Amino acid sequence: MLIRSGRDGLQHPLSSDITPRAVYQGRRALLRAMAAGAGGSVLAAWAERDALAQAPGPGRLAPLPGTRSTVPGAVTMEKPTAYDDVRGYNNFYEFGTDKDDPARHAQRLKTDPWSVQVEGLVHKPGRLALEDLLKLSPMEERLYRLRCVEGWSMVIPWAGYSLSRLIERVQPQGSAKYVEFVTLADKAVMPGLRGSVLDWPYTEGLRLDEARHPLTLLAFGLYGEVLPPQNGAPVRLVVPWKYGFKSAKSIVAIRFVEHEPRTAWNKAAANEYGFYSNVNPEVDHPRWSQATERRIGEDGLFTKKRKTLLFNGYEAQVGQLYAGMDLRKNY
Ligand SMILES: Nc1nc2c(c(=O)[nH]1)N[C@H]1C(S)=C(S)[C@@H](COP(=O)(O)O)O[C@H]1N2
Ligand SMILES: [Mo]
Repeated sequence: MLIRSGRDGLQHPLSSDITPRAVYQGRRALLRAMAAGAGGSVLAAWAERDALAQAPGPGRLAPLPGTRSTVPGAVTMEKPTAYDDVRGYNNFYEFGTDKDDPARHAQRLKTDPWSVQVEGLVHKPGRLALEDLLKLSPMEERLYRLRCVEGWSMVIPWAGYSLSRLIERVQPQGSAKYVEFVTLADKAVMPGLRGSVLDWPYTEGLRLDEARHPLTLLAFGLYGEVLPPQNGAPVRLVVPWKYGFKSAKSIVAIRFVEHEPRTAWNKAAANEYGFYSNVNPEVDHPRWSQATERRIGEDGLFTKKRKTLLFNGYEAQVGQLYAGMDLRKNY
């Protein structure tokens, strides 16, 4: 692993530094294929991932390169969480509620073919095939903190592009004020749907201006490869200043609506999970404090917890979205 500290002063390894040379070269071939309009090769490679699932680290899945994002705040200087933790310690309740359930059960998720239905208050509704989504905008690599409402956090190198690129494409009508995200609910492959922890399908929502914020990421990959199924393949949201549950996995529909949508977690416990769910050390969860967090990988016996930051440390970028709002009321 190479820690880059030269030209641009970055102290953390981005996945291009971590990835073995052979994979990096394969990635460049893939880039050329994609440039030539062969989005299908990504899908074929996705389908191959089961055969590769036993390999130890990056290099298992189809490469999905991105150029380093220039969006302000999109590349934290912190050390990325180990790949095995990123893909082995997950919340994806459709596959079970234990942290290792998604890694065990989500391998059955079928991501080819895949499409996302765009509907509601837009001038250009319709069904977008994954291969078209992949080509909608250049892939960027972003290194985001993600803070789970349960009190742990990770730093993950994602590949994707701002959701705003898709929003521009579908042209919201003036009456659209919120965006609702609907995720896959397939009883045939998701054992968690037999339970009633949540009202399936898992849905989430953002205010339209939050959805348009350049940091709101439509993610297709991590660590330089397509998303592992347990991380929400083939396409998910990552909203780094909000608790992790806002980052909906395996999205099948995006709806533009006039009124604040209900969300799966809000329906399950409205007093615990509000619509906004911005990371905020001063607003406790009714059953626990949110003042500190445990960074996954730093959990030695004597390791100090980290202080949780307002908006997960993205206040400079997103604080303005909430100017004048009472963040205790709008939790
Ligand atoms: N469809 C769906 N999306 C989901 C969840 C889920 O259970 N189902 N869990 C959320 C929660 S609580 C967190 S913390 C993040 C975890 O993402 P990761 O496993 O990729 O780190 O996914 C979020 N997205
Ligand atoms: Mo979470």
